[in-house]
Amino acid sequence: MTKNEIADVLTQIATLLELKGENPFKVRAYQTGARALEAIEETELARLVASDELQSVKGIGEALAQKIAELHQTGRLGFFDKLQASVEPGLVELLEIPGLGPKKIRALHEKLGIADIAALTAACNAGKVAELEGFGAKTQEKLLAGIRNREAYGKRHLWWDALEIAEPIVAGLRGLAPVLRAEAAGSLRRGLETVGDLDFIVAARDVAPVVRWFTGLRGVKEVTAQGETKASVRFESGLQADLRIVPEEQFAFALHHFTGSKDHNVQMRQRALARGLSLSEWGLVPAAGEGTAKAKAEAGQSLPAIRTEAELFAALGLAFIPPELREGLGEIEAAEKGPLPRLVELGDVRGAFHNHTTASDGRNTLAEMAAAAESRGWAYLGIADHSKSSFQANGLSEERLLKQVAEIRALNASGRFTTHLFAGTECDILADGSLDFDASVLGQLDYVVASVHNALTQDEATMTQRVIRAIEHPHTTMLGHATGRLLLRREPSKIDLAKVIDAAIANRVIIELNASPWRLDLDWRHWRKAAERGLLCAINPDAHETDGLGHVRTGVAIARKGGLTAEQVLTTWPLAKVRSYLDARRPKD
Ligand code: DGT
Ligand code: CA
Ligand code: CA
Ligand code: ZN
Repeated sequence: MTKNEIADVLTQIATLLELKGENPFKVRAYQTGARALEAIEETELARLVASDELQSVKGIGEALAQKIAELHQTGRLGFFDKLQASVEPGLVELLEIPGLGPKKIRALHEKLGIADIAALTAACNAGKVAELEGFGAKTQEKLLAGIRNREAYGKRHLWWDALEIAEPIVAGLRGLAPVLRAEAAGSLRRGLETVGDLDFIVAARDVAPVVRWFTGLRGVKEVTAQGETKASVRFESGLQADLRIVPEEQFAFALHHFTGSKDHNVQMRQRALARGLSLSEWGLVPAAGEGTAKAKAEAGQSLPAIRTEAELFAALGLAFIPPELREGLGEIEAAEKGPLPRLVELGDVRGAFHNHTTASDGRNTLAEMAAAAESRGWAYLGIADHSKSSFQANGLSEERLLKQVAEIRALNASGRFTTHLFAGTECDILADGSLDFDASVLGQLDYVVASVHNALTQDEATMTQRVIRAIEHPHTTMLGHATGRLLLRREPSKIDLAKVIDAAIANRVIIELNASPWRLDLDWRHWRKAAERGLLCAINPDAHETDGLGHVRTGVAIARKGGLTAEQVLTTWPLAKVRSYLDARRPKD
């Protein structure tokens, strides 16, 4: 196991022990151990394990050292397995309800015998939770709202989570002998921030083995439908997937149809009809005369054989429309006029600016983050750890920040990494809109990401003024996660984004596209208009560990959905251009 995987296990052990009401010092020891582990570099960890020196690390005692070594070497820990088995699964599930931590759950369990969400709902409805010491009517309300949200949100999945399931399936389908072509369609292909279910389209010479392979996939909990040319399954995570198998000559039509969106399809069909054609998932055929579109398509009446989506669009007098734009929001009108602008691609990305290290709440050291950026071939990486007011995230004091700046400068000078490091901060926007650091400190950085982390529930006018004030600060380079939303978990703050975008443009401040799969903030629906008016975007993964840098892929999908070109995204620019941009942005004193 890697150090972060081991740290995850230690954190889970702490939570389980807390649920069981164990000694708080014991609980704390596991939490401290997890943090201590993250601060060690991977190679150093291997050395310490091999030489049996883990105990020399501050925060890791004898009992922990043994467990860490076992996990590092075998990937398993009997103690953890037993502990997991000894806690009722319903109690662990209760942790997913906002406002419930291990302590509260234990109180509910001990005093009201609540051991799962259903029992909690019943107790709240009966008013019993409000009567408990430390809870009250407000908490009871909040818990009920959390349970309702969970049900509503439970039906959709983060794009990133859906992608992780879909990608190996597409690869697997393509590897089957009878399969000629296979793609994931639907909202996943359109890069929508959340996905209802997966849709796979396959062209195959033989159907039965494909259906068999699909319904037999590991992780399939239930086969919900099975026909001659299609199947639907539900995975353990609750995500469902549809598979449709078509003859090769129908593939482009089926792929287009099941990519959607519904609105886009309706407009395409209308456009076809206006030209005397009938478009469906089976083909494009003359609209007039006898027979269904399906029968005509099968009789080979399709217009000049169409093998690709590009040919399908061309047959209707349209330039190719990338899947991300197919939302029925004017893309057909645009494609009528000629080729659409080339949208930003993953390969265009050369760096990112909002990334954390173990100095604040990240899980990899500065050097590990730099190495990870280098192995991605990035030209630059910006380090923006939390500022002092974010104490819950171990925010940096002025002193610690300036020490980090010196470390970054030294690393750059050493030539150890080909990736250039920029020194920044994710500086809290305080409740009144002022920044968490003085200008004298901010002036020593290469850039400043300003973000809201507390007082998220201010009213709209206050929040809008607060963020605009931060945008007007001469040292602010970019605004971080503009609305603070957490997809499927937390609603955006109330804020007038039109005014915020105006202020950003007027003050030449960048707004980030936070590429964390939970955020994707600013939302894609705002980008095109804003970028046309001069707003510059930065795709920032908000990485808290080396793997988190990979989230730029989500950001690129959303940027494409927002119609952004590479030019409109700072983090695709070459290093020299970024440097002179940042130099020019810094206030001259
Ligand atoms: P989702 O799964 O809720 O995230 O969204 P989609 O877009 O993946 O929707 P889904 O899985 O129900 O269907 C996939 C595509 O199939 C959808 O985007 C468009 C097409 N489609 C499905 N049902 C209809 C329909 O009744 N009319 C039209 N025009 N297209 C449909
Ligand atoms: Ca779908
Ligand atoms: Ca579907
Ligand atoms: Zn943040």
